[in-house]
Amino acid sequence: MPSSSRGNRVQNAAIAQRVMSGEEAAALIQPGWQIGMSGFTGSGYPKAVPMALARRITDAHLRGQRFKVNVFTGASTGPELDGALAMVGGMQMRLPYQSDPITRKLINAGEMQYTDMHLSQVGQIVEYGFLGKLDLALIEVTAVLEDGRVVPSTSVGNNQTWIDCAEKVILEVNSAQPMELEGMHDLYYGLGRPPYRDPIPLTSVSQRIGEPYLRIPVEKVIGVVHTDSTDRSSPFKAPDENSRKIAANILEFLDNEVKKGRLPPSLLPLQSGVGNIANAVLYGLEKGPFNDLTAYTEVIQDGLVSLLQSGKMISASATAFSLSPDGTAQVMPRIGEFRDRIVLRSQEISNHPGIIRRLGVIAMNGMIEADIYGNVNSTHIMGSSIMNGIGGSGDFARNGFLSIFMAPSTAQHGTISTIVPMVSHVDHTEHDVSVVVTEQGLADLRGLSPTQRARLIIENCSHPEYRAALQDYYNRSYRLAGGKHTPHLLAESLSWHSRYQRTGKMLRQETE
Ligand code: 0RQ
Repeated sequence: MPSSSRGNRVQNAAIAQRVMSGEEAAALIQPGWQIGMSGFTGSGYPKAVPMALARRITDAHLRGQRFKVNVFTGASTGPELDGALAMVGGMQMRLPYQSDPITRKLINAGEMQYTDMHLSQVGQIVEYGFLGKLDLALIEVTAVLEDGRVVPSTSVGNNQTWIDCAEKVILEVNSAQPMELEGMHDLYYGLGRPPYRDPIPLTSVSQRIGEPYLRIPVEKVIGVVHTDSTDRSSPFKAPDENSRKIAANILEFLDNEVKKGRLPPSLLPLQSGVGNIANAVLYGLEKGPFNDLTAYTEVIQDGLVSLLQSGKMISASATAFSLSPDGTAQVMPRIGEFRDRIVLRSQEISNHPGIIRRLGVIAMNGMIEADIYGNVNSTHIMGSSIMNGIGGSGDFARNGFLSIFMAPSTAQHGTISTIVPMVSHVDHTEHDVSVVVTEQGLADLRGLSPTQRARLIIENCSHPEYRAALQDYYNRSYRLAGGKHTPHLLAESLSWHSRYQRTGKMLRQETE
């Protein structure tokens, strides 16, 4: 396809006949519909139709009519989708992951429902109809070829599942997404249903087992909307001192694992979660001693592209890009250069537990807090307010060769310890966490009993301002619980946050 002009982006004659404006497409959507939308970590999400739908919803509300829809995606999207629909109170229910601040506020105010799910499981749950009928698939794509094959956009996510399950399909064809994306995707059509599932024939990161195109039945397509705007994601903060220390601790640990012969010199395929620290670790790897790295992950962040560019990394498999605005501006115009080294798959495959286990992925994810026994909270502030969601962290943590969780040892300007007696919400149990790391140090928990883990985490990972209080809690629990397997003082552990969200000075006085 020679040109990226709008007209040339839809070459299939039947589909080209259904071109319409965003407003016309939004007018086809009915209140109460369940809509499977594209989009994963701020990339490849529809932009024009959700914004037009938000305007339509506002008009309906002004007329006193209730108009809400249920929105399913791959993961988080952008302000034109989550932001716009949340702003007008247009979503009744949202799944499986989101990070938009307005949506977060509504969820935590009890004004909308949110189902936070393991990302690998969403497709199957929808396919089997556990969530009811899917009325519409609203999918951003790069182009529609003459024979009807569809070039996906900057994320694959659950798109093929939405297309298969929905009664109707609306496409946004975004000419800001480079045509050079064609050939980068790998859609696997052989998954089948239990009990007739065959092994997925994927044994290496860069292997392609499917085809580069989405399959869309032409008769399902009720509208095609041309758009021309790039993905809008958040900028990353430059790595701060803490992030650099966390990265250094992880690198030192991995280096030792190589020296002990427990990891190959090129490590094992890396997975790296969302957030500033995860990105800082990737930048840290660039200066580290490892070469010929690979990634089997869900998102390609700036740090990962940098590793590919520097030659430190050979290839990466994911389901989406998750680039900062600078990253998008720099990478997208030259995306063709990466076509042979990046594979974008459906999230059912990028996050597939069996493949993660087979490849021996090293999972590295951010956390909100960890407790002294190694349970991790990735999603909730103070036990009740959702931050983002579990995303893919559970898929990777439980099934990876190594499962590393990282955070600074304090949050909220040092007023709260991220190492606590008992996490206020559990996303990853002690059985799924191999390593906890903060800027203070790293605790390798493999093979340790709960009391051994507690001593190590307090000693190596907690902030000095909070260490004495944690030690005191552990010692008294051990004594009063009579040396039981996982000693706790329940009432005290659950009130930890309200007692210790203080300044370091007051905390010291309390423990003296
Ligand atoms: O608040 O934004 O108001 O300053 O939480 O914390 O330190 O900026 O951390 O950006 O690395 O995100 C766990 C949220 C970390 C992320 C989490 C406050 C803190 C700050 C953010 P402010 P940071 P990061 C693959 C894997 C789950 C999904 C996942 C996440 C804000 O990594 O969403 O792993 N993970 N997916 O101040 C009170 C605490 C706190 C706290 C942090 N203990 N108490 N506030 N904060 N700890 C990708 C996908 O699945 C798509």
